[in-house]
Amino acid sequence: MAWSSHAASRSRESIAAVSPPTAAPGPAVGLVLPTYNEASNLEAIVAAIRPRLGSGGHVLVVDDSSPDGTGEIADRLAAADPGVSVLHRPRKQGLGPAYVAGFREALDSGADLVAQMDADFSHDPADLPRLLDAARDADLVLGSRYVDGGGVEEWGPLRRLISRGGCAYARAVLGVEVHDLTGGFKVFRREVLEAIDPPSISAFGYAFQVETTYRAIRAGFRVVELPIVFRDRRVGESKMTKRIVLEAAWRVPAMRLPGGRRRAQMRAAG
Ligand SMILES: Nc1nc2c(ncn2[C@@H]2O[C@H](COP(=O)(O)OP(=O)(O)OP(=O)(O)O)[C@@H](O)[C@H]2O)c(=O)[nH]1
Ligand SMILES: [Mg+2]
Repeated sequence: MAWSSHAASRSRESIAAVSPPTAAPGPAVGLVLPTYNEASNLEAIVAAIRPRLGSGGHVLVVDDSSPDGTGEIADRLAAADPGVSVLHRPRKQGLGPAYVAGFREALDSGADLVAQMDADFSHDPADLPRLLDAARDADLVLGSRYVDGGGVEEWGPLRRLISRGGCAYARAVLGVEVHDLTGGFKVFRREVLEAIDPPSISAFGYAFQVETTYRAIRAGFRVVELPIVFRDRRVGESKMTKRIVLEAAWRVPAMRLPGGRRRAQMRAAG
């Protein structure tokens, strides 16, 4: 893969320049950044993320042919920085498929840790080092709004209710201890993604986040939640739809059933 060689050579260069010869390089981090119409956020968010990933870090923008030119901005950033690359997809297909494609590319490129976050500054890039660091002792690290010290700012009461209610619903139906199942600020050790088979998850919205975490728990991986404060998107338009919320409502119980994954896929296809 093109970007692994960039990441590896960058890592070697900076180690040679700044570290004693015995210092071990940090983990190779691949951060998947899905975008749809984030032209006003992309350059600033990439600039904020890059220095926080460590020397082996790489940002992979996964753009679904945004009509506002996000993909072209991503190309420009990638041309200027070997630590950035872009996956262009032909049309808007939802977050789930964008993550599946991004995870695949990150794994193929040799990432030890695969991170994911939103491109609209709802997830604070300053939290990245803390989340990445926690992956030393955990297999999946969740940035969590609903543990002590976490929270949500600037959302109205309805959006808060949907999010809180959705997490409580998923937690009760799935019988898991995790408080924030729908959040999208996560760090996976590569072994988790190799084990949980993301391409077989057909969800396109919040249900995708629920299912990756649920599968990791079921597979016996250690999942930890770290508090984060989620802020409303800085600029740009919301893509949350009733369809995404309803999808989560019916898919969550389907995740529990024996053969539920297959049934859910068939239902989505039909
Ligand atoms: N590639 C891709 N990215 C998407 C798609 N839908 C949303 N995104 C991106 O995924 C991230 C999360 O989506 P958001 O639209 O911010 O979803 P949200 O945070 O629930 O809602 P708002 O912030 O209110 O819009 C953002 O970086 C979006 O640009 C999609 O269909 N394809
Ligand atoms: Mg958002």
